[in-house]
Amino acid sequence: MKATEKIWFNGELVDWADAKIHVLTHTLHYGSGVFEGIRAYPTSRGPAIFRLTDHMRRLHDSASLLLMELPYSVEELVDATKETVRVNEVESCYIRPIAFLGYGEMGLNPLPCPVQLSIAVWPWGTYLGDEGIKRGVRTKISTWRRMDPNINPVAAKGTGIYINSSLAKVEALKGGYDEAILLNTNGTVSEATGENVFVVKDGVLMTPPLSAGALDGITRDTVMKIARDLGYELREQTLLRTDLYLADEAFLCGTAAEIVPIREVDDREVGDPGELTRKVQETYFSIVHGEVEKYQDWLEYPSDA
Ligand code: PY5
Repeated sequence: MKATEKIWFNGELVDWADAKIHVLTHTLHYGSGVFEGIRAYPTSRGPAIFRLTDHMRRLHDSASLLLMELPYSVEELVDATKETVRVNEVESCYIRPIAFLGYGEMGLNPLPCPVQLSIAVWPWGTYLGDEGIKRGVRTKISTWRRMDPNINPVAAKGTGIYINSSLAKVEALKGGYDEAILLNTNGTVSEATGENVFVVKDGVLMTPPLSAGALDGITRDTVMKIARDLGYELREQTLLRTDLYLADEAFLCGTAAEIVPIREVDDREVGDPGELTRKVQETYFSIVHGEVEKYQDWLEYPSDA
């Protein structure tokens, strides 16, 4: 990680090296935190944070699913993020807000523990690599199932829930693949470890519905709007693993990963990135760099404070 100068921590900007926690932090023991992943991109008006308010709303939603009361409003978190990007003087960065339960009581009841919140920003290249963005990644259907929503609230971006993603990710990497795709307990496609999944068949763009256990991805929502505006037919539809094998095109999307073509699923060739994938990818990158007037509302400028 490339360290920056300051991290916003419980309302104050502290030096990167001083943003520390106690070993008895409740969330360290039980995974009771919620977080976000956001990106800022360079534009002609300076850095712009993509859909910042939507991300902070989701942070609040995640917290409410865990009955965690955040001590800062969406607006306060938006302002804090802009301030953190400004003081660190970064042109582009990844932004990681996390709310967690601090040191207090060690029992499983999280309610008495103090809620703490930090926002770190640092330059971070595309998550699955430049080659992945260009040529596509090799994926594997994981032996790990995406958790049932009655086992863990998968709609929450909760820290503990990511054990599931990490197990699947490591399994895929050790098998020589770039990324894992998880089925849910019903056996239909849910999502990847940190990305939502789309397939194209006969010109129709499809993605599993949220009821398949996927996170309500902000990039997923962005892709759906872009695709509709480009005139493509879009369906939220239950997908089988074989729909991935037989896809004409497929891609992953998420804030860290951005839009990444899938070139292989379980050693079945999907092939080079297709036309629809390329078009959506190009449009996405133009939008986040502030080059498309129509989607300017999605950009929030730290310089506007
Ligand atoms: N599904 C999961 C399980 C995710 O973790 C993410 C984001 C997504 C989907 C896509 O959501 P969005 O489009 O709102 O980003 N993952 C984080 C990210 O910042 C962490 C990845 C390391 O992209």
